Amino acid sequence: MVQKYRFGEPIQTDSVVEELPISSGLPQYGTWEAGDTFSFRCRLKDTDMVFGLGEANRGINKRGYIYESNCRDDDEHFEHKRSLYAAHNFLMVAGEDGEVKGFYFDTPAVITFDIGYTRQNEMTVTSPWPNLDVYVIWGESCISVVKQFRKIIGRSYIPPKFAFGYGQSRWGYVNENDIRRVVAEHRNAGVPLDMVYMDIDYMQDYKDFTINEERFPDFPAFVREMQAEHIHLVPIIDAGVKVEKGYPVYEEGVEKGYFCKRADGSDFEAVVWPGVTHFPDVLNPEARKWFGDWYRVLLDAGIDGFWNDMNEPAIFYTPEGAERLRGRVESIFDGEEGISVDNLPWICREIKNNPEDYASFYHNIDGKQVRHDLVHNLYGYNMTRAAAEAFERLVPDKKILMFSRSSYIGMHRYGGVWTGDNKAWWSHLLLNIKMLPSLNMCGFLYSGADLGGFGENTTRDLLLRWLALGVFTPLMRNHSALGTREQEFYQFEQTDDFKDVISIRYRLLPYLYSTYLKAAYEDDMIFKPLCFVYTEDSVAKNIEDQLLVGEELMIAPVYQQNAEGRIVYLPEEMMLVRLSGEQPVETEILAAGLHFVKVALNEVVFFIRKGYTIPVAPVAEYTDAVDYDNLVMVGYKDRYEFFEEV
Ligand code: MIG
Repeated sequence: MVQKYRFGEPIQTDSVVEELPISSGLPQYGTWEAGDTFSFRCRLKDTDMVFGLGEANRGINKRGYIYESNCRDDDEHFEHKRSLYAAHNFLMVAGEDGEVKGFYFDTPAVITFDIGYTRQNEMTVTSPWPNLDVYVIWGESCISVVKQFRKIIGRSYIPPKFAFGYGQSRWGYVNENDIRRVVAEHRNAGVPLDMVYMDIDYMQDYKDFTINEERFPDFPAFVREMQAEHIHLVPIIDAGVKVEKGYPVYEEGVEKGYFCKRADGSDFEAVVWPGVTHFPDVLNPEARKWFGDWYRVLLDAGIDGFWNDMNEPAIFYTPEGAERLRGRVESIFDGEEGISVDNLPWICREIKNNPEDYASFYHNIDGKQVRHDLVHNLYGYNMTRAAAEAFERLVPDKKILMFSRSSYIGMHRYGGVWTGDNKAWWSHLLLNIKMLPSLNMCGFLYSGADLGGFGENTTRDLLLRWLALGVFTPLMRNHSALGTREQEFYQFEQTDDFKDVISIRYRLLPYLYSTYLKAAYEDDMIFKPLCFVYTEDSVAKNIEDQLLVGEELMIAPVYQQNAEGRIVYLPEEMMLVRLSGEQPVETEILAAGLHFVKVALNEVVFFIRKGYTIPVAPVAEYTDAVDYDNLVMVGYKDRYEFFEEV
C-alpha cells in the first residue's frame, strides 16, 4: 500500500510517474511537522534495520549514522562523509516481525537523515524547506516495499547490449593514437573490450559538443574505424558551457535566455574546467530540449554512448567567491586570527562548491524564478534527462548508453550512474559492494564504480579483485585519474590473469543481461542483501560483504590485500562455481554454514542457489560475438529461462 502526503507547495520533481491521490491528515506513523522547516521523527526498535538511500556512504544497514542529500562534487569519500554526488531519498525501516515501512521524501532541496546517530533509537528526517511530497509504503517484506516503490517511480533505464561489455577509461587519453593503443593492446592480447571512454581532453578547450581537431582530425572516420573493431567510443559531457564569443552553444544559450541567472537577471558565472562557464537551465523544459539537442553533434558522428559529469553542478569557484576569499584572507592578515596551517587550508577549500554560490543563481520553472539551492538536487537528473529526451526525439530506434555522476530518483528512467571519484583503496572496493543493493532499491540498475580506483595508485591485486566484482556490475569500467599509476591491464605483470577475469564477464553475459532485463521489467533488484531473501536467517542480516545477484547467484568478493580467499557464509546448501578464462567450469556442492573458500587472483568464484541454474557462454572478445548457441547450463537443472524483452 502506497500513500501520498503533501506538505506545503512542493516543486514537482517528476520522480514519481504514477498518479496517486493525496491523503488527508498525517501518516499514521511517527511525528510529522511542517512549519518553517520540515521534520519527521520515529522510534526505532533495537532490532529494526534501515535500508535505502541509494548512492550513500557506509553500510547496507544505514542505522547508526547521519546522511545528507546534498549533491556534491567531492572526491574524498571518507567514512565520515554524509553526502556524495546523489540524492536518493528513499528508505525503509524493517522490523523483526516482518513489517516494513518505506518512506520516500520527494524534495529537490537538501534533506538530512539521522538514523540512530543522535539518539540510537530514533530516526529523524529534517529539511529546512517544508514543501515536499512524502510517500509512505507498507509491506510485508523489504522486497515488497521496494517493488511498490519502484512501480510508482517507473521502469529503470535499459542500456544497449554493448554497455554490458568491458570498458577501458582513463582521464589522460588525449588523441586518436592513445585510444588506438588501448584497443590494440586488448585485441592483440585477446582481452575482451567493447568501449573506450573519452574524458575531457577530446574537446576543444573543454567546450561541450566540440572535438579538438588536432587530436581527432576526422572524428567520424575515427568513430567508424573503432566500430570496425567493435569498439564504441563514449565521450564525456560536462555541465558548464564555456563563455566564449563565437562558440555557438554559448551564443545561442545567451540569446535564448537558457542559462541560469543571477538575481539581477545576468547570466550566472561559475569557473569549471573550461574557465568561466554558464549552466544550462535544464529545469526549464525549453532549455532542457535545447541543451539535449546539442548531443546531436556527437550522435551524427556515430557516437552511441555518453557520460555526464560535473552535474551537481560542480563549481571550482565563482567571481563572487573569489572576492569573498580575498576578503577572508585579508581580514586574517589584518586581524588577530593570523594566517596558519589550521585556517588556511579550510578557507581555501571553502571556495569550491560553496553554499553561498548555490544560493546565488536562479532557474526559470514555469515562469517563476526559483533559487538554485531549493532545487539543487535536481540538476544532474535533468541534465541527463535532457540528453535522454533528445535521444528519444533524434534517434528513437536506437538505444544510447547514458550514465551520470549526479542523480536524483527519477533519473533512473533516463540513465545509469557511476559512483564517482573513489580511490584505489581496499575499503572502497568494499564500499562498492555495499552501495550496489541500495542503488537498486532506488531504481538505479545500470551502475558501477571506477574499477581499480579513480584516485591514488592502484596495485595489481586490488585491480584484479575489483575487476572480479566488476564482472557482475552492469557498468564494468576501469577508470582512473590523471597523474595516477596507469591501470590498463597491460601495465602489469602476468597479463593473462586480467584476461582470465575480464573474459568471465563475457561468459556470464547471457545470464547478466537476462537478469538485468528481468529486474527492470519486474521492478526488482539485481543485487540483494542476503537478509532480503533469507528473511528467517539470523546470521544473514549481519552479512554485508556478500550479495545475491539475480534470483540464482550469490557472490562473495575478496576485498582484502594478500588474501588467498575468504570466509563465506552459506545460508543454505549452494553450488560453488569457479571460473577462470576459458577453463571448463569447476563446481562443488557446499553445505550451509561457514567455509573458507580459496580464490586465486585470476579466478571468479560465485555460488548458485540450491535448485537454480545459469547459462555460461564461451569466451568472446566483444558483446556481439557472444555465442548464444553454445551455452552450457551450470547448476542444479539443465534449463534456464531467459527473460525476453517485452
Ligand atoms: O574535476 O573529467 O568524476 O571521472 O575523469 C574532475 C575529469 C572532473 C571527474 C569525474 C572523473 C573524470 C574527471 N572529472
